[in-house]
Amino acid sequence: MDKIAVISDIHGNIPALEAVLEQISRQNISRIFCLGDLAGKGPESKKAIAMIQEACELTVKGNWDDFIIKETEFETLKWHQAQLDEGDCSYLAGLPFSKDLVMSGRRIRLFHASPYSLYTRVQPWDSLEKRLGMFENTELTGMDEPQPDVVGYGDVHQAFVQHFHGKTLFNTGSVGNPLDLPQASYAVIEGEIGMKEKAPFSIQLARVPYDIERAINIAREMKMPELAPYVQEITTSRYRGLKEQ
Ligand SMILES: [Mn+2]
Repeated sequence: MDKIAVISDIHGNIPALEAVLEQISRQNISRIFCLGDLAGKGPESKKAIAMIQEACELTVKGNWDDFIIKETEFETLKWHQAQLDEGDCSYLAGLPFSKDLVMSGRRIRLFHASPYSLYTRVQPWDSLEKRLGMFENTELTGMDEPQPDVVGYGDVHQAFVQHFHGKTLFNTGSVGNPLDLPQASYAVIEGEIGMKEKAPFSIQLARVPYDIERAINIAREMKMPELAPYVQEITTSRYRGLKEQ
């Protein structure tokens, strides 16, 4: 059986990324795909890009990877931009939108957020119609291939696996900024790569505790703006945009 680790949403959090890569190597998994959002939110975007380039055989583009290289008026975004050099920006600009592969008789599609755009957000609790839309072919995914049986994505920082209408939707969760529980998250897919006949296939969701204090100290020492909401997110996994309930 072949195994691929699928990681996403690193967001410049190096202690979390190190912990995840260590655990993947302990599992003797050598193939790693990344579903985007390497940069921004956390302090070390540049290092995250370098480590992902080194560790991952395939990386698709996230929404942060897209807008962090564009001109902005926002001071916080300018700070994150300033961490990157030209090489980092052209690497992010060149990332592909999605990746299809066949595994154990299933067509698997991986992208950051949705087949419609990097910015269309689909939560695990959204309507069935919206979740079924994740399996559509679009100009961005390519129209020629059959629709996928399995879709894996990142973006919402919520790890889950759901089966419905004979299809499987999963989210890897986030390495560096999880919003479900405060441990780094990733997925492992296991099956026979390239096999067209149905065969056993599994999706495993893994959580890895990491040194959150170290992550906070790095951000503080680098004088990252909006430190308080960042600290709240990585220590409690509560999204900064949530209204009080
Ligand atoms: Mn993200």
